[in-house]
Amino acid sequence: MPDSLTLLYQSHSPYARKVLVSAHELGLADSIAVVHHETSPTNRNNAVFAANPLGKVPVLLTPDAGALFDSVVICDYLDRLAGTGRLIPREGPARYEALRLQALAQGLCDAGIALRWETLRRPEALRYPPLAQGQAMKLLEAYEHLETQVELGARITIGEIALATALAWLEFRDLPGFRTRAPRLTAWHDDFCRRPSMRATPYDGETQDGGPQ
Ligand SMILES: N[C@@H](CCC(=O)N[C@@H](CS)C(=O)NCC(=O)O)C(=O)O
Repeated sequence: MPDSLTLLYQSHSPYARKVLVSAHELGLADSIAVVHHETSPTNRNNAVFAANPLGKVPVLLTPDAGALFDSVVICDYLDRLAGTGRLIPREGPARYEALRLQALAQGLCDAGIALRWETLRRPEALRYPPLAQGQAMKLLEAYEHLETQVELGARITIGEIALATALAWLEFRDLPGFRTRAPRLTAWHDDFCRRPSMRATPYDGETQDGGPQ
């Protein structure tokens, strides 16, 4: 186990929560110092930029591998540290099922953030409704895909953690919801949210953008 691990975190970031939930699931949470940081492309955070030239969280500061980003890389590091390949299967179809589900969940978060820019964060005069509609469509297509094409629940991998933290964030931000559209997915999600790792990492806080609001 490395001497010290510090996670540059944000209590309302789905990517950061995915990392912390993974740490809990792997039994590593007590070995990580969690430091909250606000970030926004319109509100520079120098401490985050010092560790990540993209200015984004999460970042994991490690003694052996330097500052790690993004969340996908950090989760890989933690899974290897735990040593078992528990969250990211090392071989076979299970590996790519987990990584594909994680990619889909990342895309849900990316689309949700883009949608928030077009509906809330960008000054009203600069918003472009077709872009908002296009991002919302991605969310709805993904819910439909998850409801009908993806088998969830057999085991907990990085895919399930990424999906649960993404869906919880979409609800936290009142973005177009899965609840009324995907009952099977909703039941799985509600069950997952009862896990101690999810209960230990609730979302909290508002994005702190700079510039004209
Ligand atoms: N692909 C990255 C995304 C990280 C990300 O977008 N983080 C947001 C917080 S939710 C951020 O720090 N945004 C600041 C910015 O875009 O400048 C990951 O998976 O870690």
